[in-house]
Amino acid sequence: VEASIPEPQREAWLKHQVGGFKDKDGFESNFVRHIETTLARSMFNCDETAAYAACSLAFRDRLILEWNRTQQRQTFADSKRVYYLSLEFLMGRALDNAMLNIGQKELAKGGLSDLGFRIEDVIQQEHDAALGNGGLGRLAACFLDSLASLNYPAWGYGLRYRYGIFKQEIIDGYQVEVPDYWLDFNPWEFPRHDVTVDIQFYGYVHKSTDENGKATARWEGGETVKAVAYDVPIPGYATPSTNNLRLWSSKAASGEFDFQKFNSGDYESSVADQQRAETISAVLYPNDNLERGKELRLKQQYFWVAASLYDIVRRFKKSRRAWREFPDQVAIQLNDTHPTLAVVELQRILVDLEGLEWDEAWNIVTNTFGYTNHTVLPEALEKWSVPLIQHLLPRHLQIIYDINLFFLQSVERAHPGDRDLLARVSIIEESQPKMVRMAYLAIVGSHKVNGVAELHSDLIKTTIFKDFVTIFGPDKFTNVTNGITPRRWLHQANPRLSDLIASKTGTHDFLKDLTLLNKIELSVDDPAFRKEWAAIKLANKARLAEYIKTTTGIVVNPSALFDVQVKRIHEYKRQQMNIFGVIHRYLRIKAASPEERKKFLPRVSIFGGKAAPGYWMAKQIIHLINSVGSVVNNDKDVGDLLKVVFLEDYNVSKAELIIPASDISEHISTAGTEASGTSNMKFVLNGGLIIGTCDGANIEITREIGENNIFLFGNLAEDVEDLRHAHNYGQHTLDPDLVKVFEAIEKGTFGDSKDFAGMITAVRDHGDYYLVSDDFQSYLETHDVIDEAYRNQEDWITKCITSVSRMGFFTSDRCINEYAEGIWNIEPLPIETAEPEKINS
Ligand code: AZC
Repeated sequence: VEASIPEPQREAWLKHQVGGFKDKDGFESNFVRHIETTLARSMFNCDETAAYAACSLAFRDRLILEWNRTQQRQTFADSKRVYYLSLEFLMGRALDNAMLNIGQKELAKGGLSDLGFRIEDVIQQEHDAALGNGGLGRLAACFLDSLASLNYPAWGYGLRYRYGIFKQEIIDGYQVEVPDYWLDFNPWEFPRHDVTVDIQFYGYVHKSTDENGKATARWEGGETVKAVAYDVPIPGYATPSTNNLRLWSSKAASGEFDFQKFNSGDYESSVADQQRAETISAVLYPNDNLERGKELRLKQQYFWVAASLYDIVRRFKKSRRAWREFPDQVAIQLNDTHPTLAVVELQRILVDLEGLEWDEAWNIVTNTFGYTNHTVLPEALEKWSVPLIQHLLPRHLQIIYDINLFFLQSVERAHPGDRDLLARVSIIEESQPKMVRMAYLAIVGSHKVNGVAELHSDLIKTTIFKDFVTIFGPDKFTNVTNGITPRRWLHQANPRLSDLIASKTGTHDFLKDLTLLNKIELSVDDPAFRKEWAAIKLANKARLAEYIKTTTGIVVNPSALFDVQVKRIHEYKRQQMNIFGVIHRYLRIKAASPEERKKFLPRVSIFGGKAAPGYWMAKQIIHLINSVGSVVNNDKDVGDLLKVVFLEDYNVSKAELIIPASDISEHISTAGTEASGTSNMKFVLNGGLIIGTCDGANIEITREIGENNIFLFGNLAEDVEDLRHAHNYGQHTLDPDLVKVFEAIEKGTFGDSKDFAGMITAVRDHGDYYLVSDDFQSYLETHDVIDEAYRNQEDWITKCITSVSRMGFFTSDRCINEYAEGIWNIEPLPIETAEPEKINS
């Protein structure tokens, strides 16, 4: 049925086209209408939660119009689109972002105030959308912001988890996980009950020959689950472009199967089927940089990939173009290997369902996909067992084997007789059971592979994917250094700093072209500017101090040096080295005379981050941090000289509070292990300095801001292998200062030492894989350098201003432009601003 309204009736539509609001009065009337009708409340019954709801609905009304217009324009233009497939989108809060991107936060502030609310309190009511673990998911969210802000026709595709990343509570110093049920009220999603896809699992493959004698394969039987689309509008900054993030939710298919059960009286079992189907999209796996090969996870991956591809192919088919034009219309980016089955699924659609020849189909597939790698850690590289895939996706396994066969044949032709090479690059690992190496499948199925910072992109070419560089040549491998959106990470998180910068650059245009930040370097000596700069930092620290007091009871002095490490807890990120360093400082303070103590610079060591629930060592690290805190914070000898704080439940909205309040933040991974890091960029952009290893994007940050403005330490990536090798051959003398730290722990200074034995033996007895001891001295010395530098506040502020002015490179806008040009081959598609008179309020 044609859903389009015939021409004669369209006039009535146009006349009644609704709008958002265009002024404060319009906002207020919209707000009150939502309170009274949508929410069935009144002015006698309107708390901050209701105000948040009404305010969001009012802004949503605004957003929807531009969203519809953007989608219509993209459909009409029929130009190439990019689809960003990510199993994680760590969006955080939407209201503040929507108000700022639309440019009407001031208006809303006034309107809310007229109606009796403070905008800050209203914003705080929103539950974070936490559909991700850490860096990978937040990168996807920054990319969506940039794609919309730069007017690229782009869609995100993900899963609508009912439970996001768990909430972390700290009870008696231990992490406790609490489920994050976040969907009670979510005004930012639109269920599309009319957009559904049936997804098949299990079953068997039926092979036959058609009337022309051509072999065909059909996947039959098994069970079906329904994917339902939920759409989330993604507003661009200072542009009407509003893109779509489509998240799939699983439901039982209303097939005959359930119905029969129902008729035969087996009601309970048909309800159970229903629930089983719904578990597919129920929960986000809470592991960061770790893959555990669970069947349900593979089900999630296929469910999401199959629904997304069906949607993409359906949209392409509407244009009635030839299949060979598919890669001219569609670019699909694989965010890590999680969506790699999309390669196989598209090949299946083209060959089995659309009847294309294998080679023609494969050509289309490889020209469509790009693959981004985010890690070299072996435990994070996905492998799925062949028997599991065989069981769940029998036809896909056959296609994977065929892809591998043709790939290995081509390798054999180019490198005859090199059997080792064939074994090394085979997509199938000949282990017991056999495993499918997803990264290899992603490389073979894509036309470009990129790493996320220069060092990382070099490392993948020389280590884990070396053979593939030999086979495909170096041009297939490229680098796109990560970036962050300055809208959320400067303007939203640190509005006063954003406005101060604007007062010097003339406008807020730097939020669209971050290289304009370089203008503030001219003001580095301007006393009024410097004074305001320092005042903003102090105010941000005071705000965090207040938060620390209300949430932990710990009183910290805002003029102390705030030293922050917030990120997922992982041995490779080395929070253990940080807390060992804190203990070392504590021991020095204790050993000092009252006179000597006066020479210490007061510090607050702030930690935050979640441990994967099954990651025992990471949990031990959290426990040690908290145990050290309870001793140090209550030690009269120490007073304000040292405080240790662990902030519970680190997430995006807390990052927006913490990052602007940092003086020094720690990015201290073992060299070569952190692919990029992105919080390093956020801290520097907010006028904090960083201590870091020569790892990931730290290296490029140093190049941009100058080595005088960063505190680097530790061994280099090129030396890591030799050091590990030496450890394993017994050449490992522990750093003497670290020995003192271990002694203090083992004496029971911070409680039962058995609780922390694992952390000590990992370094002392089990080869110190992350080189904590090797880097410890240089780490401590660098912290002493930081103390000295901080005493000279004038120099310190100069470093901060200079660094911010040189951060232009790290905007995710630059990143997205590089993907668009070098990988996706897409162009922006600007949307004209609506004529205001056409919008009724
Ligand atoms: C992370 C990397 O650890 C981090 O260094 C990088 O900044 C981020 O991706 C964005 O590229 N990786 C992950 O979160 N997870 C995996 C599986 O790599």
